[in-house]
Amino acid sequence: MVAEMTERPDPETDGTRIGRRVFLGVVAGGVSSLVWGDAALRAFAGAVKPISDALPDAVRTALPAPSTGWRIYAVNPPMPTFRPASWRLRVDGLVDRPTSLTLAQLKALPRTENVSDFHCVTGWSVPNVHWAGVRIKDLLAAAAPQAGARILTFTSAEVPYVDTLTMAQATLDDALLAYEMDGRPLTREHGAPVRVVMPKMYGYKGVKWLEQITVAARAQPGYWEQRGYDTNAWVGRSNGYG
Ligand SMILES: Nc1nc2c(c(=O)[nH]1)N[C@H]1C(S)=C(S)[C@@H](COP(=O)(O)O)O[C@H]1N2
Ligand SMILES: [Mo]
Repeated sequence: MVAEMTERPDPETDGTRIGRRVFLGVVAGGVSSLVWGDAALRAFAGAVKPISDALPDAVRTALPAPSTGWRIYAVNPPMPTFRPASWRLRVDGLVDRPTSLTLAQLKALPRTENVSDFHCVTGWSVPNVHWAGVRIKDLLAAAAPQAGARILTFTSAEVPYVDTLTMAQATLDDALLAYEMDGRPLTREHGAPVRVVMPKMYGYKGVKWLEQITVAARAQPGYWEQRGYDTNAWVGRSNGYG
C-alpha cells in the first residue's frame, strides 16, 4: 500500500493574504472543497467566475489560478516562510569543506537554466517549466566530498520532508537547486527560496524549502520512499504510475 499524495490548502497563506473571515466567506458557497482537486479545478474555473467577477482585487488574486496546472503540496502545513537574514543552505556530512551559504552566496555560483516538463507521480504534469539556479554538482565541488561519499540527503525546512539522490544522480548536468521558476524568484508555495529540481524524475524528489544537504555513505529513506515510492524515481520507469 502506498499512501496517497494529496494537496492541502495553506491555512497561513489563506489567512494572511486576504483575512481568514473573508476567505471563508468567499468559499462558503461550496467552492472550498473543489479548490484542490483536478476535475474540481476545471469545475472551479467555470463555477467561480460569476463570484470572482464581483470580488475586490485583493480577494480575486488570492484565489488559485487553475490555468497553471500546478498543485501545491505541503505534507506539514503551514509552509515555511523564507527569512533572508537568517536563511542558510548548509552542506555537511562527508565533505572536506562543510559550508553554510546565504542566498546571495548561492546565487554567486554559476547560474544555469533548464526548461523541462514537470511530472508528479500521481499523474499531473506541467509542460515547459523554466528553472534557473545552481547545478548541484557545482555546489558539491565547493564542499569537496570525501572518498566514501555516495548519497546526498536533501532536508526541507518543512519537517519531516526529506529525500535523497545518489552522487551520480545529483551530479547530472540538469540536477539543479532552483531559485527561479518561469523568470521569477521561486514563490513561497513552490519552495522559496530554493528547491531541488530533477527533470527526469518524479516531482517528489524535488524537495521544496531546502535548507540542508548532507553527504553520506548510505541512504536513509526519504519521506515518500518510507511510504512505498521508489528511491529511483525516473519518470515512466518507477512505481506509483498508472
Ligand atoms: N517540502 C516539500 N517538498 C515537496 C513536497 C512536499 O509536500 N513538501 N511535495 C513533492 C511533490 S510529491 C511534488 S509533485 C512537488 C510539487 O511541487 P509544487 O508544490 O511546487 O507544485 O513538490 C515536491 N516537494
Ligand atoms: Mo508528487
